[in-house]
Amino acid sequence: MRMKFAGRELDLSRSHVMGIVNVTPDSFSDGGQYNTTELAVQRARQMVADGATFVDVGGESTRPGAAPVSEQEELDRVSPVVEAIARQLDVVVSVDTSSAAVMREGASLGAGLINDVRALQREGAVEAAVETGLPVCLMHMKGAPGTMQERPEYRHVVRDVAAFLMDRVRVCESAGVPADQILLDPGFGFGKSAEHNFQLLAALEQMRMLGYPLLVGMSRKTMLGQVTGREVSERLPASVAAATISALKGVSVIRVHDVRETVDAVRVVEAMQSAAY
Ligand code: 7PJ
Repeated sequence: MRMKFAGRELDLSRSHVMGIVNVTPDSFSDGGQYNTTELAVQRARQMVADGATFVDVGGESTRPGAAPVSEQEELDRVSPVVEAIARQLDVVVSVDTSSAAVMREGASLGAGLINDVRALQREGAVEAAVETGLPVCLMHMKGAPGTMQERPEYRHVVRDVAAFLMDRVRVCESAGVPADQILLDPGFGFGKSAEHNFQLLAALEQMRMLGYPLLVGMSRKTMLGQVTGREVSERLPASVAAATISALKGVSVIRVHDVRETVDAVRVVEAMQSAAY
């Protein structure tokens, strides 16, 4: 199960760690593009040293209630960071965007993966993704970021999420995205109650059986606060537990804030899986 990300081919039968690099105003306190870019590259450099295979660069906050950002603003935030990381570091740069323009610009600056929490449903996104020739991650979200956590309901969350993702796969493949350049993501926390999220976590092997490599993100999320009673800043152990479960269930890419700790957990899982007895 190999996939090529802008010149870098990876074995997705193993678990890789993706470090989160947010380029939103709330993630770096002081403004100024140079400073912001420098800090983002510095953070990415540490993540690579800690064992990240991917860094995910995003300029739009999708937190519940977050203000929408214009396409130009997103381009201004993301472009210099994608360019600098792609040029300076040996890592696959993923661009976390739903915007066709940001996908095109990101690809031209050296990004290796398009990560879209809206599964390429925005105007022109599928066409832009096809043009770049890059692999895409299609994520499930129910509703829109502003309101998605208001009483989400499903007939059967695992079946509904799988059906949505396979519908998006069909649309993308029809438009020219090669089947072997698609990753799927159940979208933990995007229009889901704690019970929904843990049902999806339990069902990751079933998701795997859809035939596409999986990417998941649970790092520091509310679902972990709901079962531990911990605030965001105290969710590292729960995040590592969620990542460990993901690796055990065959997830290919694990998106996290804490790369070093997560890489250790993945190594322990891999050591067990390769041990002969
Ligand atoms: C995810 C994401 C996720 C993918 C965010 C946060 C919210 N992309 N972008 N999967 N989450 N593919 O990190 O808390 O779960 S932003």
